[in-house]
Amino acid sequence: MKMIDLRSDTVTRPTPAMRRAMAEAEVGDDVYLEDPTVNRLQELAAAMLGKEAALFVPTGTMGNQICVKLHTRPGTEVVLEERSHILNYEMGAAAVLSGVTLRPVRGDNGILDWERVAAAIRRNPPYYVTPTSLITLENSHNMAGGATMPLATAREICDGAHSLGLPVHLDGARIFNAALALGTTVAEIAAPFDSVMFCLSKGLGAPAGSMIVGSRQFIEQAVSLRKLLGGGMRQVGVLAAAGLVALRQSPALLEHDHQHARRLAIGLAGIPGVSIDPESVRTNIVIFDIAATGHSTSQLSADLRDRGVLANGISPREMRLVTHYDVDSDQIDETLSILAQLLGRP
Ligand code: TLP
Repeated sequence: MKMIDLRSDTVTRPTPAMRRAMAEAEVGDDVYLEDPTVNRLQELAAAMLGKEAALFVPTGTMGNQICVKLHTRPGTEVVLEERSHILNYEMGAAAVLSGVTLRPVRGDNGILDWERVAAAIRRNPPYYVTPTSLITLENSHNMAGGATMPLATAREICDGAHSLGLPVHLDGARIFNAALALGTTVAEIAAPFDSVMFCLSKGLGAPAGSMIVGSRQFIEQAVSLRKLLGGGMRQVGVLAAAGLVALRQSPALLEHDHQHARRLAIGLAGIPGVSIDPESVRTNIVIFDIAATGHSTSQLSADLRDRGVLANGISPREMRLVTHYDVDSDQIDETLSILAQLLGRP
């Protein structure tokens, strides 16, 4: 049975063009900064994001954590949204590696605004109060169903933070999905931020790798920190080659993923007891609440697996489906009919 894998867009397999590019990649030792393919990837990423420099890192988590560490000092605090990846899914790395605490703020469906961020900032507090050193935002917001932050909102938060002397980092793991949904470019989204991390290994389909972008000085410091964390790789042009194909070819393919997600959301909204607002589904992530159907997400995941669909619960009542280029529209329809059958039964 060929499984329909909707657990994440991380499950995408490299395209034939990526595999060819990997096989033929020109390589060198990247710890000496001599891998020509890595260098090309970094130049292209910096140009596309409109920043001075970029760095290839093994994972999004390492990229985020390098940025958190470079922007902060131990004993300070990072303000972020309460469902953000840096807070919930990076295993406390910011505390372990940077010695910072994380102050969660609730967004409106995951989307923060300057008023909420400003209320959480402590600038020059009394000596016994933890001062804020960094703001991080997430766009698109994974656990808020791929919600996107409007450009003006992000700009206002960044301007407000900068006026207080605070840097802002963007976890843009899915920044290309956000750009498509917002009808803008990744450079426009990245513009007000001091640093951005984005992933090649999610909807863009590369087998591994993420990028961080920022000023030349910031990226030079990031090179040392990547090595310290064990992320200095050698002939890693074989992976960067797939990343180059991902950057050049994959953004144009994301439209299908967004249409598929919308189709899933509309279908799900028609199943009695399922709670989801299809209008809120703008990118490739669909989160829906099944509590009123009387099913648990763990049982539903197991039942779906038996029928050939892989999907995870993110809480006892919420399921997450993520669309990507390895799932076609017939498989989306098949998933919907299986979900309707399973959830239709008590
Ligand atoms: N997200 C994964 C899981 O870790 C939840 C997924 O399947 O969606 N930022 C955001 C917003 C992410 O969604 C992820 C991965 C990361 C950072 C971390 O990237 P990796 O997995 O490369 O460390």
